[in-house]
Amino acid sequence: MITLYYHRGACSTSNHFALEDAGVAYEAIEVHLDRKDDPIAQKVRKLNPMSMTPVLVLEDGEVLTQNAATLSYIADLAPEKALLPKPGTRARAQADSWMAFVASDLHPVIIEYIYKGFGETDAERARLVAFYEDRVARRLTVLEERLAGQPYILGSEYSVIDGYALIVLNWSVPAGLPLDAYPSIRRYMEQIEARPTIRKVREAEGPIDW
Ligand SMILES: N[C@@H](CCC(=O)N[C@@H](CS)C(=O)NCC(=O)O)C(=O)O
Repeated sequence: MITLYYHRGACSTSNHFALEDAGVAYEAIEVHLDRKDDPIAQKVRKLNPMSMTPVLVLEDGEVLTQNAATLSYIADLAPEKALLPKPGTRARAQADSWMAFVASDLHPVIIEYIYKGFGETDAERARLVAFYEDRVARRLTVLEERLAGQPYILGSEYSVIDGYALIVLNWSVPAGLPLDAYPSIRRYMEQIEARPTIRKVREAEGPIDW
């Protein structure tokens, strides 16, 4: 059985969605990495010296980290569920490109947005706000335009990339980032949140305390 170590509402929850959608046997264990003496946190810090989730422990005990790799691995366990296009195809290369967009563009930029008010003077704060607003808007505009013409990132079908994007977009709440200018993104988030597998995982994990 695969074991997922996750933190509720963090990017690792998208792996919880993927395992549920794939229909494979798994155990999901919540970890609070900030709790120094917690035995689960101590174990996960050893499994992943970066001290980050997601951490997947595969059937034979091998450890796999990094969302782009773990989500692809889970999707490929259940090819019949078509949670990603088949490996080695042009469609998969395009999917990898969008996975990278979420993992290395959208994910960090929404986290960075939280730092926009950190300047020490009014002038410095204004400079940072303009800088981070531009960075986040460029990425959200790319996603908005993509979703204006199709329901999901890859087209008409849901993929594990959408579950990851949903989690990252959810952080707009603690980041204080309004999404009013992005109606297709808002529709997309609602549509994914309503999926039965997503609702099941949300219920299993419990409410998020932003
Ligand atoms: N590049 C990593 C990023 C993972 C990541 O940012 N994990 C966050 C939760 S969303 C985390 O564990 N943060 C704890 C920390 O930074 O100390 C991946 O894709 O797996």
